[in-house]
Amino acid sequence: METTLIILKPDAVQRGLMGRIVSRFEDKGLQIVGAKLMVIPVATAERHYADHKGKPFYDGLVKFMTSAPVLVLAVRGLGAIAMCRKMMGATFGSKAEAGTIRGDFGSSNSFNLIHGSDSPEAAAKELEIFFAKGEVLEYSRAVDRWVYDHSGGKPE
Ligand code: IDP
Ligand code: MG
Repeated sequence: METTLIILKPDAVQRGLMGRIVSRFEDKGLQIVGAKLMVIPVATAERHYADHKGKPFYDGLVKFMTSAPVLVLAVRGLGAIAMCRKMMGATFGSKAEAGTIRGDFGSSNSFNLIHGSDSPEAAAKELEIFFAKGEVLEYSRAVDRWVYDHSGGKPE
């Protein structure tokens, strides 16, 4: 099982899209194991986006991400990291495929609704930035036996 860090960005919260976006992950069978509504402190946004420091969009990105509340999620499932990236769609709302979150809900390139970790290394690093020990939960769901095929002894 993988856990990935998802952020519903300020535009998603302001536009009232939290429920619909979270539903997409739940509908897919993914499990929400952490959730936090917060205004991201500037230093935290800078840490989270450190790899983009120096790029032309960096200052605007930090300003946007800290401008209003976001919903930070820890999302778990088999292959959750790549699966969530695929469900998010390409970075720019204008280019993202229909059927993806950015493709269906966004038209802007910078206000693109959602962040998702792009690798296991990024997920581990980003989860640690936003969640303290114990805030990412372990719990089973009755439906898990129907989300995954357990006949081989492990979820498939
Ligand atoms: P990702 O969110 O799809 O992983 P990244 O390249 O990691 O895309 O960029 C991080 C965020 O920075 C994007 O989600 C978007 O909000 C913003 N961003 C990236 N490239 C541009 C750009 O060229 N113009 C404006 N904003 C950008
Ligand atoms: Mg990225």
